[in-house]
Amino acid sequence: MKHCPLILSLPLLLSCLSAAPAWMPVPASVTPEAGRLKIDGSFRVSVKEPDERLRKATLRAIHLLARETGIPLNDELVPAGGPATLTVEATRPGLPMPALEEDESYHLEVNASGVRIEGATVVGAMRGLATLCQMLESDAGGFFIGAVRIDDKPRFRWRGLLIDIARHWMPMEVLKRNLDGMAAVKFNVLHLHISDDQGFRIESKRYPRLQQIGSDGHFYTQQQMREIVAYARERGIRVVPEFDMPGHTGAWLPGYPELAAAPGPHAILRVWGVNNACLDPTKEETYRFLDGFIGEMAALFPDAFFHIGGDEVNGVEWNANPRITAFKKEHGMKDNRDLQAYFNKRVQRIVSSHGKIMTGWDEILHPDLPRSIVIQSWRGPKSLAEAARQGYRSLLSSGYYLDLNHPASQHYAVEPLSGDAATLTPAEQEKILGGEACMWTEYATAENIDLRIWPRAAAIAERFWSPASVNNVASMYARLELVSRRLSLAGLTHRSKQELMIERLAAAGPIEPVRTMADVVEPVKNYSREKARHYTSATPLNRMVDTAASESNTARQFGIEIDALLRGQGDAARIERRLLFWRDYARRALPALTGSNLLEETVPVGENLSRCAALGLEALGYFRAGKPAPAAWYQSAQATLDRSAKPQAELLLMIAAPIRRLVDAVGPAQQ
Ligand code: TNX
Repeated sequence: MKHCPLILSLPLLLSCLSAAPAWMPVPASVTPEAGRLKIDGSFRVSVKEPDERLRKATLRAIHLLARETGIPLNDELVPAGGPATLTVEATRPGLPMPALEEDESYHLEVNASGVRIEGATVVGAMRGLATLCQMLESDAGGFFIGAVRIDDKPRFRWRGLLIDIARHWMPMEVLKRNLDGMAAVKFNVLHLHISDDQGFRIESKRYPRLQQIGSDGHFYTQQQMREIVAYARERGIRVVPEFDMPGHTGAWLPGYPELAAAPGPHAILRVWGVNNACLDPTKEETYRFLDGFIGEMAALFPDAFFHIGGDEVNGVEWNANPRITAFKKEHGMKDNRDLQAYFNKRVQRIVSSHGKIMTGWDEILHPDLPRSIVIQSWRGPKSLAEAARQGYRSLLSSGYYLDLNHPASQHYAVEPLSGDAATLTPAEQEKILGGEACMWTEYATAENIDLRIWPRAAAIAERFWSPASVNNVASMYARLELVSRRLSLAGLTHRSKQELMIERLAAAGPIEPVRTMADVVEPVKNYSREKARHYTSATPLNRMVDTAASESNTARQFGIEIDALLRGQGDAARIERRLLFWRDYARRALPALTGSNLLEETVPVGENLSRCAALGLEALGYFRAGKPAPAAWYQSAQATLDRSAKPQAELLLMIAAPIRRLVDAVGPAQQ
């Protein structure tokens, strides 16, 4: 263990800990100490708390350590008071169900003789166990945990991950393994987007046609959902259900057309985007139905918060319905916003009558609604601060959309208390409860959803948990790579399923060409896929664009190497080896792509890869010779790079940008 002076600023501490645990999130306060705890077969564990959740969480943690070390750790817990290497305790039990008010703080101490975790509550102790699971290190002397004292607590109380189970069906194992991943990086809210135009994904006993006609048979029974809620509870995670209304309700209407604003016929939608399907907010019947339905769901989901969505009501069906326009006039409503506020007010009363706190997307922000509701900002950070200023509690999701395929660094830089929120008073800032990463699933299936969520979500988890001063991007990426491996060990399939998808693309052909390409491309960003081709819910998501990670590690790493080179510190030989490998791609690999139904579309990407790499080699030659490049070469290089930067097959060739930096550095010669 490196020796660190005891009192350090956090950035200094992090650089000092570069050889230290790949924590994510970094704990609030870390004091490294001298020494280490060796991990061997003598490891014994004691849980000083009769709580079943804590006992199970401890067993999970030591099984993880045993699998990682290969050491047969003894999972028979030592009776309280007995000698133990790991002691886990909770000062008080805390709340029976995870809740916003839960105290998640803990103290963790490691010295040469053992580890002690003391949570303020059972959930706090579980957070300490998650930290411990990230602390295993090894060197020639074997496995060990470095001596340290940690005092940790979250910066934000609401640290969520939204999973959309409506667009593409996500079966039980998807949610379970993602809950495991969430617990590992200390997320504490699973927000389930349960219904949308394309599917109604839960069993209603009261209104069974919702799932019978609205789900294609893909829905959670109430029993299954209870199992998910229990699984989450065991990990100190709340489950917040979202039933999007009055828009995004296309899957409700085939079963219950009487709720619709338009005459129909109604069918589950098979396409993505903002659709017209909408509830009729003017009918009493709508509210009677919602009262029954929300009552049923309020009993199924124990969490205090109940999300009603409220986003993207386009008003087309409202405007086309003479009864609705007459209703607006009669009630002096000037526009559909007023009508939606009326609807929200009625729904809020229903939600509240069932003992829940209404939550919704920022569209529901309206002065007529009581200050008890929670606003989730997705269209931009402004509404986050605006809601807080008006006295509402709020959550940030704008900037945390995992489905848009942005790099981890971009999400990492989104600070909930910056911009407008920085100008709030401390009391107003208190209203900002935290945020949620969002995984919408128009372009993700059970097969590749982990690849979209992880490991980038871990960087967001750190933003929500760690002090704001933990913001060093290089440190984040260095740790993220290790965290990603551990997330795989915890059961996430972001790596394993990618491998499978690569093999499937390769079919009977060689795998290397597919893997090499998958490593250097990324899916197009934002909403570009919508425009690229016509997708329906039946379109298989099995192409290169579905297989590539949202962020190419290889390209990012290559970019770092190029930038180091340009600063005069790089490893030119290593860069050359990479470029040679890519330059030869066309000759080596294109025959394998040509003629394959799935891979043919990537041939131009492969050609660009080779061309860019060839340019990179030439630029490297000029760079090494210390000579500027000829102007004509420079111009044609720019043209090639411009062409290669354009999306092809919904893919972006990510090594083009670093090569451009190299090209720009060498040319052109002044004439
Ligand atoms: C907007 S976020 C939506 C969702 C889509 C998402 C895709 C929100 C409240 N509405 O319906 O799935 O964009 O990024």
